[in-house]
Amino acid sequence: MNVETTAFRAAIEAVRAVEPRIADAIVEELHDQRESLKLIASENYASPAVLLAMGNWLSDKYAEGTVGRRFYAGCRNIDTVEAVAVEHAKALFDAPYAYVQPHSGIDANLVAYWAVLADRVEVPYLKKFGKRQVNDLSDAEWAELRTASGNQRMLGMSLDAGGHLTHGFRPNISGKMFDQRSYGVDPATGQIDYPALREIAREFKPLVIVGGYSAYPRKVNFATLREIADEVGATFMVDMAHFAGLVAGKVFTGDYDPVPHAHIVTTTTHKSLRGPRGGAVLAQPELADQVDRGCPMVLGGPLGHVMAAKAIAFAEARRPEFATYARQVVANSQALAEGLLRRDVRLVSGGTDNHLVLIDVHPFGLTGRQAEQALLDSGVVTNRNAIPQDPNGAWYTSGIRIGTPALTSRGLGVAEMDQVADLIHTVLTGTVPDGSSKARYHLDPALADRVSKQAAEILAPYPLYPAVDLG
Ligand code: DSN
Repeated sequence: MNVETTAFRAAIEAVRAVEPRIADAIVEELHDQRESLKLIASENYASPAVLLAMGNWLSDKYAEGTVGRRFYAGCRNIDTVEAVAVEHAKALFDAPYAYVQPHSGIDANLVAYWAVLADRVEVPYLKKFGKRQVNDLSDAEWAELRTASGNQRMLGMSLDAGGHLTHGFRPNISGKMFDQRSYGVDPATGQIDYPALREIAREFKPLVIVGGYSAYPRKVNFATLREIADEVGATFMVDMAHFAGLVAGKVFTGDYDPVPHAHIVTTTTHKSLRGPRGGAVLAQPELADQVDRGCPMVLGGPLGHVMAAKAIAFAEARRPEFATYARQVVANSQALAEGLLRRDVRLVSGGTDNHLVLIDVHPFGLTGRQAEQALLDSGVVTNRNAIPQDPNGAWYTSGIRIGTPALTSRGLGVAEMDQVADLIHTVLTGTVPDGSSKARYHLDPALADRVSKQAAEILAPYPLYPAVDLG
């Protein structure tokens, strides 16, 4: 029996001895993942080494603070883990500083916002009041600083253009930390309207400009965004959660690599980067001290076992095979887009430069909700997403977001992408909206069954975790 099979079987048996339902759920999840045509743009398959690095004693240790400056004793092994993860992250992204503690992308963004507010607002106020720390301020001084901090301006991409909730969406905490204004896309091209963005920045004068996205299918020119930020005196932050794997794999270079252009960059580690669920922050040295205080000022105690898995994932991404993988992710995405366009499916922006494709399902008479569920009934896992100027809002939506990181990890290539495009087109054309609701629809079960079988045939030559046999 190979080492992966032995390790996973033993772990599952240990779990089963305490709570069999959890052991069953773990095994069932592997079955589900093996059987799904997974096109969720933000998901992937971490390596067995990444997964196995998380099941151990590193989980038991409190280690608030950072390497060499902990609020707890006995952290030498966590120090090693965090230092190795930081070393790999800096080398991977050619970044002067990395922070690997955030538990998610949202946490990474909160750490970044907090660091920018501390650097740009708190520090000048402390100087003005002649104090060293906020705890030294009088109540009146503190009130003045709090008012100033809470009235700062952020310019981020709007949600329907592909931005993330944490880029200043009003119901999100970021929309309460900052007064936000959005930039969007040119309705004619579906691509970022840089001159319009520059005009908004000149007029609004934000403290921070946020680049990056969750559902934008094109490259972003980060050199231009930095130029705009410099012109208005803004800190430039990039949330590269979705495309970190394309940066790591050197698909996005020059003006399209955020790291040399942004003051601060945040990411998740589990999407195109293919690591454990988690986040990270890269920053220019002047922000390092503030980011280092992320835990415990913003985050709960670091997850030592997850930082260990991040170190493994960053090390894996430094190998030449990862660059090959990243290039294939984009080749597959473009093949998928071309397959859909050949079948007259409307795509936001007319195509893709990255790992994701955004389908406008409005021409099929469907909402995103109806399309998402009909595809799921047919064995194709996607997620609904708003599109620019979406008439159906953020819940029902008019879009379907699809991405290729997971299928590419499995080994599928451009030839299979045309077959996948055909399945999606077949389901969308075969789904009839039920006029009584934005959620209900009719889909011939025989068609759904046929597509499910075809999806299974496409996946069959590409077994997931072939070295893992749970019996
Ligand atoms: N949930 C992530 C995504 O799917 O893009 C963003 O937070």
